[in-house]
Amino acid sequence: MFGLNKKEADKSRAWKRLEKHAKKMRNVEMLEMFDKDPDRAKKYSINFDNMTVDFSKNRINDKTFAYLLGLAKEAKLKQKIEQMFSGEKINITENRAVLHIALRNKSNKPIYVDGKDVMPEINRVLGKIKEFSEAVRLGKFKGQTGKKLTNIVNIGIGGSDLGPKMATEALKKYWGKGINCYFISNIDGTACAEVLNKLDPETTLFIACSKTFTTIETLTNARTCRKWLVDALGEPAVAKHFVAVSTNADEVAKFGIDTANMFEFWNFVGGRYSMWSAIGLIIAIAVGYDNFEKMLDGAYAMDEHFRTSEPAKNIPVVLALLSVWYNNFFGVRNHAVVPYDQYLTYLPAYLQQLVMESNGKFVDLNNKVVKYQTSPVIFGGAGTDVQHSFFQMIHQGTSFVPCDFIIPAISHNEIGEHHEILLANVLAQSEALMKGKTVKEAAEELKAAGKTKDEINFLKKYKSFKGNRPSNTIIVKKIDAYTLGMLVAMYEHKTFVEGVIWNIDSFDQMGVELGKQMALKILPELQGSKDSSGHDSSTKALIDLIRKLRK
Ligand code: G6Q
Repeated sequence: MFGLNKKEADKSRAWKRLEKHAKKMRNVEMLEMFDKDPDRAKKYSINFDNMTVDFSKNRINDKTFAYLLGLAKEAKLKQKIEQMFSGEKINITENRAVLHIALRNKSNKPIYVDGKDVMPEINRVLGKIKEFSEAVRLGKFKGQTGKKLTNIVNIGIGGSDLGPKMATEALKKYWGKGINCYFISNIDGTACAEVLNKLDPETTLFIACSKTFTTIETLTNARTCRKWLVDALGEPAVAKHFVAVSTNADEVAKFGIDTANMFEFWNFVGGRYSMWSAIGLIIAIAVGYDNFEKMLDGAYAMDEHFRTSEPAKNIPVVLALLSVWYNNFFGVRNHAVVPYDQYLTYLPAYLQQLVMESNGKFVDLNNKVVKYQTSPVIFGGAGTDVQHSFFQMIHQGTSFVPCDFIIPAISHNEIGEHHEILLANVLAQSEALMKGKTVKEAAEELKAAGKTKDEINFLKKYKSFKGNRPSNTIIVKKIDAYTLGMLVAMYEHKTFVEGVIWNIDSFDQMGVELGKQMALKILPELQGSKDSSGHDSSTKALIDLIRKLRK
């Protein structure tokens, strides 16, 4: 645990202290702590740049906070941050540096991997992104028949899809006039068909995004799109309508895309951390390179904040420690992220991958099976929609669900009272979660509403809320490119800190391999070219049933 050897880890003082302390905190009411300390909100808030994070509605007191900071210290967090920023190979299972921070390193100070400064290459590709995105936007890079390319299709999956999709949607208000963006990720033919049906090949640009360029979904989708294009405009059109983003030039060439039309990135960038690289090409085309750069600026500002601020005033560190607090000392197994901004609709899906693929691990950095819980389940959705779905459980479920509420003070669409109603709702949610409603209060309300004694007795418990449920409120002025960069980098670093505390490699994803391997075995069996014996009886029966149904 914590980068110590096992013997030391078993004696972790900070962990034991927190375990003991958590028992005392179980019955402590946040409301009482607010009553006793008028400065609580101020004390447990961090302002940075245009962002305020209020974490005062958490089940913590000064001791908790100090003990959690002690845990970070014991985990040698400061050194681990430095190791990441200086290009050490902290992804130990793949023997790779972890340098998404280099992609937005606005200081341009050298960062070395294997003795080579990575910044010149990063800057060269950024220059290429700038040039190409501007050429497409200005209609200088034209399609085969001379028409402007206005339909931009990103073909990719996982890290080569979720980040660009989330950010492109988040910045929709900044899309260039006439530009439309589409995303094809799922191998389900419907994903391809539904996008292609809407498009005109003459005005369509495909960006095939794949770090490895071996991913079956992306290659199959790209092949289908390529055929659709070639059927309409002939083989020469490929050079005008297809570009690739990859670390693997050989596979790109093999696929039939000229490597002159390829944007490189590097093995030190993990898929789910890659939207700052050429994987974000669609973002740059949609919102313009200046905005893309502003997104990098915002992320860089958060990087610097993370690297240099003391832990108690460090947003990603504090958010991570609070997550660990509930996850490991309260046994809470989930965490909700609820942005109150329609444009951030895909943020929870993006964070699901970021957090759960990074930290859903059971073997630690010392090659030992962990004895504690790692990643919580992340879920969420845009408010107020989700208030009418899973919030029932958040308010009255048997266990509590820590929530992050993300609020832009100003909407991109200030129409009538819409945004004020939205804001009133989010503030009401966090207050309601904390305050709850006692059975007595519920009974009084029912009485005031004219209910009979029997009705009151029957309903009062159903209408009560336990309260004391924690949340963080993250307020920004407006969701622009800079703020989005800050927000996403904040979550990246939060995820990293959790991984440090749990002493796991947050940068591999071996857990996605097994299913892929088995799908390759099942495919010929479904197609009938191989026998389906050799499976358990359930899988075999399902294969046989599907074959029968498809006949
Ligand atoms: C992300 C993961 C994974 C990856 C996809 C697509 O961190 O590595 O989600 O992004 O499997 O991989 P390719 O980009 O290689 O196609």
